[in-house]
Amino acid sequence: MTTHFRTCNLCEAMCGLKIEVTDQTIHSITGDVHDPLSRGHICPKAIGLKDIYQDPNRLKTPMRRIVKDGVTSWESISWETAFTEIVDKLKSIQTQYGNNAVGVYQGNPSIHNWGTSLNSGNFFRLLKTKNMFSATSTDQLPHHFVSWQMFGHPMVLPIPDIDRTDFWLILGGNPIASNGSMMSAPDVAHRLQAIRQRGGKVVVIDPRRTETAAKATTHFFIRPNADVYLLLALIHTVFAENGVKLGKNNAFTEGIDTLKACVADFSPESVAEITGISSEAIRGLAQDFMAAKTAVCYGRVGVSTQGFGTLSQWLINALNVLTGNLDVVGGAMFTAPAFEIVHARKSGLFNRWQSRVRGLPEFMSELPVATMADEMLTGGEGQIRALITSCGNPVLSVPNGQKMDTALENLDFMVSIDIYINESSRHAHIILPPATGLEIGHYDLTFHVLAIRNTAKYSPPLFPKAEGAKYDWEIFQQLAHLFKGETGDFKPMPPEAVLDHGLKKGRYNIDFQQLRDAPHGIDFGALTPCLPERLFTEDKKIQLAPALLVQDLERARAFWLQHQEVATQYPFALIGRRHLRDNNSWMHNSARLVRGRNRCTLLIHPEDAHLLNIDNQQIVSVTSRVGNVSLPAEWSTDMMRGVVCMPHGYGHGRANVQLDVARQHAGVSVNDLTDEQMIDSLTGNAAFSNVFVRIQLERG
Ligand SMILES: Nc1nc2c(c(=O)[nH]1)N[C@H]1C(S)=C(S)[C@@H](COP(=O)(O)OP(=O)(O)OC[C@H]3O[C@@H](n4cnc5c(=O)[nH]c(N)nc54)[C@H](O)[C@@H]3O)O[C@H]1N2
Ligand SMILES: Nc1nc2c(c(=O)[nH]1)N[C@H]1C(S)=C(S)[C@@H](COP(=O)(O)OP(=O)(O)OC[C@H]3O[C@@H](n4cnc5c(=O)[nH]c(N)nc54)[C@H](O)[C@@H]3O)O[C@H]1N2
Ligand code: SF4
Ligand SMILES: [Mo]
Repeated sequence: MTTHFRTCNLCEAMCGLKIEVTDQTIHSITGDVHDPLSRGHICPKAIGLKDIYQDPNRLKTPMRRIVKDGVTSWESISWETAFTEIVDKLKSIQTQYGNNAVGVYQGNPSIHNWGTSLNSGNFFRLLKTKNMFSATSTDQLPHHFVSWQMFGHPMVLPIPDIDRTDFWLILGGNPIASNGSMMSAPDVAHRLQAIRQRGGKVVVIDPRRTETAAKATTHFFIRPNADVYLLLALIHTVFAENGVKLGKNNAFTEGIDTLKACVADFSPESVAEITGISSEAIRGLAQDFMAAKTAVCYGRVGVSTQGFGTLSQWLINALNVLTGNLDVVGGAMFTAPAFEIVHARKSGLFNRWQSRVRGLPEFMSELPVATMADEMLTGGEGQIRALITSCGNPVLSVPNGQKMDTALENLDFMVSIDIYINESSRHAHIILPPATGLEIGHYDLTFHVLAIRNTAKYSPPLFPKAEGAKYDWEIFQQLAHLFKGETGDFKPMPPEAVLDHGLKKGRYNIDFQQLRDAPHGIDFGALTPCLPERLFTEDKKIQLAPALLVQDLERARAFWLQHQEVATQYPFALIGRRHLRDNNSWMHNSARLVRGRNRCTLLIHPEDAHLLNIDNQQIVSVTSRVGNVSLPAEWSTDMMRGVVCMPHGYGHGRANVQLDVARQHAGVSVNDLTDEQMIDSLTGNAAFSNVFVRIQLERG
């Protein structure tokens, strides 16, 4: 028996694993108690790594789709044939229709796989297409936009220092289920408990009393999409009650008077109705936040993926700055990663071009994914005719998945770099499957940058890749080599070499060998203050009131003044949820992760259900502007009245999907209800929260 230590790369928490193996057989996967970040924590998904390794549905060789007499089948082809066909086809489409006729979609695991992160960009840039998309615009675009506007760089992201704070205010995040996001913090449950044990407070703002809310000191229900008003009122109260204390940041903070003017109209009384939170509670919350020795406000998916997501993320940062809680211990802090990914100041990142059909703005060379299907389905010059997806499943993950499904079906050519034939890759003409999971080495390029502690860890591969398989970095480097028309010998460069170079250049002066020699990782300690050095704004100042955000506030003000009535046709607001044993759309092929009661249900408050004569577990039909799905209703007093809730990532019942376990637990896709027209119009990020729906009893 040998013992192998590595990092789990399935979610952002980066848990250390201890894996016991004989030959190629895994005996156990447990938490590594010596990992300085995760300290022994793991979640049930870690065992899923074993399932991925053994999964008979996982692809090991390139596959070509064949349709004969209307029947789809797949044949295994050689890498050489696959690469040649792909490069020829992409080139001929670009020659005939222009560069923008090829689109790219990069999904979530691309940032969890360093081979992909380091190499995909080089290939995709060669395509010279403006039709670049990724899961970023379903999710975290507001965070990057706001960091760019306030701190001068989209990757200078403030992380809540939850191990040392006295007051943690969480809006629209459920880290006990998700294990944290834009905050790598394994074992949030114990860290949260520790805040309370040291006399601190945790307050959760969420339309559902979540697993995290249940462990918090206080929970407030909020109307979906109303966080911006709550935040405006909190900041209003800070100004009104002389709570502004910039502290050490005073010397380099700009825009305080403009911010004060922005919030002037938004007293707690004025936003009580729209938020559903009483003025006393809002004022009390602001007072508690100001009174706490240290405090940090943190907002995640529920706040980012709504109509005013970018404004909300701005105001979250602004609240932290105003109350003296930015870049100080116990507040929102910045990391100092061993492998630096933040280099020069990035200017002119926004709106350099717009999407062809809806005119949505580019950000960091990408267009919003809410309009990707439009770009495929709308004819004319610049229409996307060929698509490459990498690590993504847009049919289940972007708003209006049915429309995406149709769009993929109509492409002239599609390539998926993916390990499965799922709801999206089933439309591909060729699938290229990389080695993954326990077969690859791992260093977390991204999540060390978002972690609550400065650590570094390298994991060597546990198992050799399957015979004839390729690593993701080999695939991307080979594609780039062929696309450039290079001749001669080709020797792909492994990511370990890049890591060694980056570490040596980095702030801790270590090299790859030193990291290799530390199987549990190296601890560089808690986060430390680093401003103004880490500011990349032109004047080296924190921008509290950037013009683009101040302007966008007028949109929120207009909506507020209208007191927009919910269309009576669609009386319920639909929001999302994550379950601990789900991982977006792609881990339902693990039998142990899907077993137990059906998780793909519509949570509804019993009194709302009663008015509609819906019993617990009865099948209901849910309809939005764009579609309809049927699923069991599940009564829950944890829901706010008028709000219903569904998980995303289900809907595996589509034809030709080759996921044997997942198909037995198919569920339905919430994104057959979400609306691609609902976006945060400033950045174009999808607005999944607050989709209007109608609910009817289908059958008992
Ligand atoms: N309604 C609603 N929709 C949402 C969300 C929501 O909260 N509500 N959340 C959004 C968020 S935050 C995100 S990040 C997106 C995720 O959206 P996507 O990134 O589009 O979807 P995933 O389910 O993460 O798909 C991962 C894909 O990568 C493949 N894969 C897994 N490992 C590897 C690998 O090592 N290499 C390669 N090449 N492929 C691999 C899987 O087979 C799968 O096809 O969904 C978004 N969609
Ligand atoms: N187990 C598991 N872990 C995951 C994932 C997974 O699919 N499963 N996905 C990973 C990914 S890609 C991401 S991005 C992270 C996301 O991590 P989190 O942001 O923690 O994700 P969610 O659990 O979706 O939490 C969003 C919360 O927002 C609430 N909410 C919805 N609308 C509103 C609103 O208008 N206002 C407020 N205040 N709250 C609202 C929802 O009720 C929900 O509790 O999780 C990651 N980790
Ligand atoms: S919390 Fe995330 S990183 Fe930790 S074991 Fe679970 S899936 Fe892996
Ligand atoms: Mo995400």
